[in-house]
Amino acid sequence: MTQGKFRFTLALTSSGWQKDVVVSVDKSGMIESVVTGAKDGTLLTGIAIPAVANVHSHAHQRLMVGLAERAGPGADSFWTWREAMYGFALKLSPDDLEAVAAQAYVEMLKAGFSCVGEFQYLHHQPDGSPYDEPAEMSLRCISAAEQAGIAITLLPTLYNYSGFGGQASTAGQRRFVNDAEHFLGIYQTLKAVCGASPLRRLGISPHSLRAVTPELLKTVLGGIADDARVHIHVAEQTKEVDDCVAWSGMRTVEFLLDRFEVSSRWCAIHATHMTAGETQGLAKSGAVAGLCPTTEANLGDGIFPADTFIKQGGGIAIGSDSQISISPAEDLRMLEYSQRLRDRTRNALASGAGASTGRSLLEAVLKGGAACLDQPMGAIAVGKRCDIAVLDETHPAMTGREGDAALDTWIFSAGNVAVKDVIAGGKHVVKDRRHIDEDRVQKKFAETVRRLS
Ligand code: NGQ
Ligand code: ZN
Repeated sequence: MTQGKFRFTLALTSSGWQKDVVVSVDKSGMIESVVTGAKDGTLLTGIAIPAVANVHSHAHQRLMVGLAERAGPGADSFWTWREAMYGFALKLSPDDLEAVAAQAYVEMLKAGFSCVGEFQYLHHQPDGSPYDEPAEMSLRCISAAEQAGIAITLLPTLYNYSGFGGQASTAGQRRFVNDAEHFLGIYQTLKAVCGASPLRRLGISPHSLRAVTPELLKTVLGGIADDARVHIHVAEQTKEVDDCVAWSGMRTVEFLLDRFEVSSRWCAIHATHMTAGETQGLAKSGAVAGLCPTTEANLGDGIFPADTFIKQGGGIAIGSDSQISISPAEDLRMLEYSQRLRDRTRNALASGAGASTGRSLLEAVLKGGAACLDQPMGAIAVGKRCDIAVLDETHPAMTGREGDAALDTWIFSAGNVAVKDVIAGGKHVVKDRRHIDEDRVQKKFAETVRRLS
């Protein structure tokens, strides 16, 4: 039964750019029909595009953005940032996490994301003991997503060690740690909750090859659904690759491909430091590379070999990760710019002669994002969920731009200010740049930040 109809003056549908497009939505938020040249439904003027999947989020890190940009006593690095992040991670109560995550999720929607992959590793109380409900903190992320109206693929994190070969976890990691049995208990609790809404999916996130042993991960993989998505941080820092070589004789991506049946259910987060052989191997595996270009720049990680990976058929997606920037436009821009700066070239990731770079990037992450979050999104088409962002062609930053030129202008110049309306799961949650519940969410967030930072 049709629940609602939206009409767009211009839309990027699965058959390309179309004028006067009416999208009908059923009661579970799925697209029932897409009719062009029609004039009924709620009119949203502007340029409608499929909303984007944010495949890698640590919601709690929204609390600390801007607070790790001051020089320390010695040389700063990813690893000194991580110490600061652990400090903030110890402060959050369940209520605090829910407030911070709700704010992050509202910001994601306002930027044009309609779904978040939450890589959630704050499992336990600040002293390291489990909550009465062991899945408490993950359930709070679900509540935050519900408040914001964003779809969520929850990826509870398996974390047990501090370094390769099963090194004991450190005091700063005490909220993260679970053995297989306790982790699978959390997974089962979340399975029931995620099954109850068409906006939710459940996967897992072994944190990294530093934080799990192959044996532990294999045990857990044996206890979850065969098609549940598996996201893992890999090869983000050269130190991680060096430590893996010292331990196993193999580099991290090489080790992953050698020891596990890496396939399209896997998402390799970052995968920054790869040899040509690893790049080819990962591309051929069918795994999606979950790239977080603004966080990778902020943390000084390095540059992902996007040009060769994509040429070899590799799928990509983007994530806001540390929340230093919540903006699909900025992350896509940074991804392209990293290649240009490295190779002193232009339009590095355009799909061919004459192709728009913005359109090529957007299409790549729409496909990869839907796949690695296991969500029916990424296209304005019958059978997909109604997840749509509308760009404002009347904003001065977008004046005179239509079609692919509008995508290029949004991504390379205008950024978030161009995003006017967002529909997630058929619900019109961002109207004329305001989220329908942003005042309440922001008030709670502000109170939390003032208390904790
Ligand atoms: C995280 N973040 O889990 O939040 C990591 C840092 C680690 C990024 N890798 C911690 N961007 O990798 O050990
Ligand atoms: Zn991460």
